[in-house]
Amino acid sequence: MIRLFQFPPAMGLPNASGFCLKLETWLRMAGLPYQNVHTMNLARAPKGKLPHVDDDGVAVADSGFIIEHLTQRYGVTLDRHLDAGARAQSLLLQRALEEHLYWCMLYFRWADDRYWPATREAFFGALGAPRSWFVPALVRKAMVKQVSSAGIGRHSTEEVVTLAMQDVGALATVLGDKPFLFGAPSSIDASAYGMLANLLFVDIDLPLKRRVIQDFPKVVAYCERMRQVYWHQSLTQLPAHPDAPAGAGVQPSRASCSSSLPASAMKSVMRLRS
Ligand SMILES: N[C@@H](CCC(=O)N[C@@H](CS)C(=O)NCC(=O)O)C(=O)O
Repeated sequence: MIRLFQFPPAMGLPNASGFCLKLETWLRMAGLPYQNVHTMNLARAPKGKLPHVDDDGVAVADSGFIIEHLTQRYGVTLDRHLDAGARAQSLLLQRALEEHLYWCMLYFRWADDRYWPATREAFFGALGAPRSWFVPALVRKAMVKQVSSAGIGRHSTEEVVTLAMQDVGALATVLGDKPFLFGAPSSIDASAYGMLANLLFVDIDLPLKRRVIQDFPKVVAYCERMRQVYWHQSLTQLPAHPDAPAGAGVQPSRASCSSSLPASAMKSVMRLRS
């Protein structure tokens, strides 16, 4: 069994981490059964970040390495329709989304004073005193430092919006009028959804979100399509798993993505994949 270690749901999303949401979406796309282990404990993560997995005793960290490992171990064929050009484009797009757009999003969540109250409430709202007096400020300081080290934190809000819109614009060009980035669903759609849902589907009125909705309606429709096909049922509604380790919320996954898709959505995906 694949055990997926990731943050608990937040901000109205199954995961407010783009990388965690990417990996869980990918597992659903690949139709692999998994078990969620919700944790905030980064000290136990092999690389100090989430997500990571335990696949029948094999520990793997980093969403990219995890996808590579699972693809090989379970013979996942999600990307088999991609030729060399599409694979190269996918990789470049993935780097733009995960290594650039991701930081722009973090900038608004953690560094911009206007949105910090919403972030604090989403991540620390349930924290009791006395930890609530200092933990949010400490985490914020660390996150702002990371965003600044990445370079994005040194720009003005308008400049960050401009940079992020360039990323989304590039994605919109690759998407064109297709239902998924390369026609039929492939791994890059999981990455795109992880990052974009964290921008579009959180209940914070970011200027960047407004601009994307206004300028790139096809990207918004694409995210809605991903949500409809792969996330029509919310994991947050499932009961806690009895084997939950202390301090962690554990939930069983849907047995597989394919068995949980609405029949109509599944039919169109299968048509695209064949
Ligand atoms: N390259 C990694 C990135 C993972 C990552 O940055 N995770 C963030 C959450 S979105 C994290 O754990 N941050 C905690 C920290 O940096 O302290 C992946 O693909 O999994």
